[in-house]
Amino acid sequence: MTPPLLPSLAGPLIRLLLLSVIISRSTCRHALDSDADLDAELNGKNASQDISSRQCSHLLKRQEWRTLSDEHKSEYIRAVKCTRKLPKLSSYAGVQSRFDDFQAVHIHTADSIHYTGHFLPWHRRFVTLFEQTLRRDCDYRGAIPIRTSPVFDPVTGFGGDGVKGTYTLPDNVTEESQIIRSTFVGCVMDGPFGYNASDPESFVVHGGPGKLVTTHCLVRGINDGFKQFLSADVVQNALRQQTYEEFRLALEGNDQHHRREESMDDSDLELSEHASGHLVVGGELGNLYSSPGEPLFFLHHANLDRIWWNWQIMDPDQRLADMSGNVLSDDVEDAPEDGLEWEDWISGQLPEDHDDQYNGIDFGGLNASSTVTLDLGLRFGPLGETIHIRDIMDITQFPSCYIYI
Ligand SMILES: [Cu+2]
Repeated sequence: MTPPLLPSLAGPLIRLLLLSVIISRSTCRHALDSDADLDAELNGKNASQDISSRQCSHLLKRQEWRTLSDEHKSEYIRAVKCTRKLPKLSSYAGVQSRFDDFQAVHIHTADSIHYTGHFLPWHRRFVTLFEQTLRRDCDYRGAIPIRTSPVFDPVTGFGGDGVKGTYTLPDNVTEESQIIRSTFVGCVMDGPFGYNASDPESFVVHGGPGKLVTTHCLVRGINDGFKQFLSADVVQNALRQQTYEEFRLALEGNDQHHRREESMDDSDLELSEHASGHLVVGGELGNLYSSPGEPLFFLHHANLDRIWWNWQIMDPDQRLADMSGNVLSDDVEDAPEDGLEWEDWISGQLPEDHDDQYNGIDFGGLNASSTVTLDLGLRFGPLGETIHIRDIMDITQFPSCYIYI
């Protein structure tokens, strides 16, 4: 028989237990609270006021995945899955839900938002719009988590690696989809986004791979070889840069490795934080276009946004207004030919059913040699209003209203 606890010990022990329950409850409530700012933004309170004159009532706290309680983690995953039940807002081929809208908008704007000066601001706002969808429409009371740590737990995480032999790329994959074949290993078969052919509710992706429109399982091909480029040194190197352009290039890298299969075997391969964070998971996340079909996309980009913010606040006077870089990526700049204006050229790249309003940026008054400024308008199609870069430079100001802890 187990001896009863000595009465003199039981009292303090029970008090300690109660205290830890109270602390964990209040921490949880803190991380999962309500959002007056979101209400203000979405319901148009103070809508007559300029964005710059509105204020955050409080800041949402974005934190690392591993620091969330199991309850918070499962709440986040529930909310992500809930977006697959929300009505779609766009008319892109294949789109069936709000979750698909986010992937489709990214697929259709990818050529004008990567390897450009506005890469970081565009993705900053894109992540916030997804966070707002979770909070507004899926009753999630937390923030987007950050991924810097293991996330592949099948019970409290995003499921594991793709299983070899469970996925075959379609025959009609063309070069324009920039698919790196070796990274499309197989379907995720476990966890909340695992594929189960006999379950009609099973997680499937309706866009991609690349620019294709197919319904398929979530594909991964985890490759730990890319972890070497996700080191503290790589981040420190970016943080040491003095100008936004240098910083953005250090963090995003150039497009050569992200896009091309043959460069993957290059022994001189050196990848950026951005590219390696995509390629370490591979499959859908490793693709330039269809990556938001992988729920980890938002955690990866929240982390890049955190690094940008950390760089910004090292010299806020200067860096909260520091914006520069190409309006168009190098690939696009080379392209306009024989009597074709560059604006026609870039819209010519987009699919025929493409509505011009879904373009990633507002080109008004710019040309191919323009530099990105704080006045550039970022576009998100049906997901959100066009917003000027100047209005999201400071994440602690309206309409962003969040902080990294
Ligand atoms: Cu992107």
